[in-house]
Amino acid sequence: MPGERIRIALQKSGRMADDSLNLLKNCGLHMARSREELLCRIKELPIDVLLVRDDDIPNFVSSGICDLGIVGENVYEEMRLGSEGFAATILERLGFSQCRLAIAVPDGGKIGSVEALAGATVATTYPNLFQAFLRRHGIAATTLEMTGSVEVAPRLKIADAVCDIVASGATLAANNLREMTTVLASEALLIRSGKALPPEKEAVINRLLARMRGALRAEDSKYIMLHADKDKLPAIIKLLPGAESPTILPLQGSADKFAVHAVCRESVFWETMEQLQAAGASSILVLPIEKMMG
Ligand code: PRT
Ligand code: ZN
Repeated sequence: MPGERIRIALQKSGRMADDSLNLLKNCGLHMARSREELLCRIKELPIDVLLVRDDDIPNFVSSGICDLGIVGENVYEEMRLGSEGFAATILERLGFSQCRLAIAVPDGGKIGSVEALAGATVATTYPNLFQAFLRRHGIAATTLEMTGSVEVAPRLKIADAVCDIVASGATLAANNLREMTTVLASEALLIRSGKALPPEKEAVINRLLARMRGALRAEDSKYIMLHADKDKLPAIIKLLPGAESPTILPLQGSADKFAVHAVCRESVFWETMEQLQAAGASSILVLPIEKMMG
């Protein structure tokens, strides 16, 4: 029955589209139709994917058109603050599409602190988040709402500052703007409808959530293998990032040489490998983990 299928809203194209779809793929879910379709069926679980603009996702989930959605925290919070009776909640933080909503001012200009924004005109596509920021700081300023190209507003002399999304900072630098303070740190969120769903749907959501958590954990985790002399083991084990009780196996034909196998739940950097080597480890192998559960 169609009513028993979960509907999840994802961005159709844009900065979040590939990572959102890849997450589903890493959960073992594949779409039956091409991405050009608006509504795609997942074969492996009773889930349909609705491909839309990211701005529509919070309200689609809040109103129950979709049960789940993947959207940037910036868009979610802006819509939450702006819609009365908003009823979508955060189910999981997904870690990708990291960026921040920040206030930036002309480099070398007269605004040098948050307090100095008092009386200024600030261009933004996030009027609700910006106004909440002003209220938190007890500042009165004018909001100039724009739909895009916010970063050019100070140069056009239509605003004194901007409140815009920053990732690398290259756009601000290219426009002679200096980042002053963060309004909101943002990442991709899995959001869900605020109302309780039929038990069959809740069960599908729980299965999907468990797979997503497993996929995200596996992405950060590595399987590490190395060889070391017995007396070096304590120091080496201490260096393994986020490892829980490693497996230690004797190496054939050598009384005090051992193999250490461990799942590291944090990234393993070249620096860590160098430290392991310096502590006496040899034959160090770091392997990706595809899936994780339990
Ligand atoms: O078409 P649709 O409405 O679906 O997409 P969109 O154009 O509104 O959004 P899109 O695809 O650009 O971004 C989707 C989401 O990705 C955003 O809502 C953020 O949560 C997240 N994200 C991550 C970013 C960025 N990084 C980012 N760099 N969103 C926008 N930018 C823009 C920003 O607006 C600014 O113009 O990139 C510029 C700044 O980047 P840097 O690297 O120069 O600092
Ligand atoms: Zn958008």
